[in-house]
Order: sequence, then C-alpha cells, then structure tokens
Amino acid sequence: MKQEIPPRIFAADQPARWVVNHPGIWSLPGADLDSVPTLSILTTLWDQPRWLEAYHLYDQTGSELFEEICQLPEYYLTRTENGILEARAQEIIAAAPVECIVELGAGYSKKTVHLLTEQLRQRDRCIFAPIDVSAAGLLASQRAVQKDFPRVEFHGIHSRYEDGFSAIEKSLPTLFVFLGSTIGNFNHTDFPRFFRALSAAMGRNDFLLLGADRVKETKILEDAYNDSRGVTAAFILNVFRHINHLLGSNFDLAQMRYHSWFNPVWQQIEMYAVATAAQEIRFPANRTSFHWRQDEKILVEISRKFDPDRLQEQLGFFGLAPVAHFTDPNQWFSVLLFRKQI
Ligand code: AVI
Repeated sequence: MKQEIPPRIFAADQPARWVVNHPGIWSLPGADLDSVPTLSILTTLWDQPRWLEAYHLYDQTGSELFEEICQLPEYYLTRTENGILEARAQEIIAAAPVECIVELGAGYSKKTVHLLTEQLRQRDRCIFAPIDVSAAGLLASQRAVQKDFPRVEFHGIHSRYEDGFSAIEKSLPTLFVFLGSTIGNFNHTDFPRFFRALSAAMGRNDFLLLGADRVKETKILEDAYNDSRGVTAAFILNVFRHINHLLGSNFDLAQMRYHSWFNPVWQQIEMYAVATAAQEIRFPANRTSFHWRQDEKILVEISRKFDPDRLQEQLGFFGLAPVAHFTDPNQWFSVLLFRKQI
C-alpha cells in the first residue's frame, strides 16, 4: 500500500486513517470486512425463528444472480426507479446544489449516469465517491466513470457504509444517494441505526436521495420476488452454498425449497428457505450443529415496502426535511429528496 495525497472529500481528522491500495480507491487498514460472518451467521441461525443477515447473499454468484433479477420482467423496481431518475435528474440536481455525489453501493449503474450527466451539465464540477464493501465493484465503477466522464473526480471508498459516510468532510456540499430500495432490506433495528448515523455524518444543507419501493397490490409484489424462471429462488438459496464455503457446513440445497410471501401487517416481502426433510446441520470448524426440522423456515431476507408520506415524516425525526418527491405514473416506486436541517 502506498501513500497518496488524500482527497478533500475526507474530514480533517480522517486522512491518516485511510490508505490507497489502487489509485483512487481508499480503504481503512485493519477494518477487516470479513471478520464478522461467522459470528453473524451462527448467532442468527441460533435465534428463533432462525434468520440471516442479508449481506451474506452477495458473494460472486449472489451478485451475478442479483444483476439477473434486475432484468426480470416481474422485477419492476430497477427499471421503474431508472425511469424516474432519467425523467427527473435535471430537477433533482437543480434542487440539490452540491459539488460531490456520494453513492452508497458501488454505483455506476444506468441510474447513476443520469445524475452525473446532469451534475456536469449544470455545474461543471463533480466529485463522485461510491462507498462499497466490494473492491471489484468499485474498480468496475472507476473504469466506467473514467471512460465515460473524464471530468468527474473519482474517489472509491472501500468500506462499510457507516465507516465511509462518517469520513466525508461536512463542509463539502454533498448529495448522498441510496437507491434501489436497499433500505427495504434493513430490519426495524438497522433502519433507525442507519439513519441516525447517516444524518450525523451529513453537513447542514447536505442532501439525501433515497429510492423506496411502495406498498402496492399483493400479486405485483409477490410476483416480483417469485419469478417464473426461479432466479430469485436461486439467489436466496445460494446463500447456503456461500455459508458452506465460509464455514464448512453441510447445508444441502436439494433438501430445501424457497418460499416467499407479502406479510401485510409488517408490510414486507419475507423470503425463506424451508427444510423439505429433517436434517442435522453441522459446523465442524466451530464444533457445533443444529437440528433443522422438516418444514422449519429460515428467514433469509426481508424487503420492506413503504408509504412515502410516512417515510418522509419518519426521516424528519432524524433531521432530514423533505424537499421533493418523484414517482412513476403507476406510483409503484418513490425517489425522495431530503435536506439535512440541523
Ligand atoms: C437489493 N434489494 C433492494 C433487493 C430487494 O428488492 O429487496 C434484493 C432482492 N431480493 C430478492 N430480489 C431482490
């Protein structure tokens, strides 16, 4: 790792903490991004009901399957949000006079392109800093941005979201971007913790652009998470192959099935693996095991659906004031712009 002059996106106390391992990509030495999986997997699988944290879904295969999901006819979220951003990027950027765009997630999707294009058109100055735990995702984003937007100043931040956004200089006018309704994958504990930390990291008058999938007809929601080609099932069950690889366990994909439904009370899609036969799941390296009963479910992921008015009200409690609300003709998806007030 070599030393490089830290970019001015970092707050004054931060540069000493960050190093470059590839020009333009910054990471926190000692912050072992892989240190948590064993603890996380074992503790949540021992809970009742059993569950997993969603980030385990995104190994190489999981990330590829998720890309495939985004192209499915039933999975309306990606193209609907993209349509909103394509149509409204000009207004969004006009309403958020910033110099820097920080995207949570590796960025450089079609959606990000609309924002970068408008930022350069309206202001001629653009720093783009995606934050992601995937170094490969950041490198791909960097290559694409440097090719298509040579005037954009790119700084990839290889870290967890919270480590990354709390390092950003508060006096740099910044638009934080969190798209794709990823916020829907946070449970009721993660949600307030995330917004408390994000809001604390934002400077006064910084902005947040948030993509949120909305509550709608149950059939539309359930089809989006139970597609006819079985890609979502493969994505959810792949987590067990990943866990076997990480922990040497013996989950058998032939002895489980995928089940999902929309829980109308909790307003969330719930995605489960269900044991089709009783089985003993062993973790030899950790000298432990559990009995997975026939028909017993493991909750692998939730995808919460939102009422945009209530979401705006809720984020108000974190010092984020609503500035604008963009939606599609069906009102299936919302892109919400907030300004940090206090
Ligand atoms: C990443 N996230 C917003 C997706 C969603 O819609 O909740 C993950 C996903 N899981 C199954 N299909 C898509």
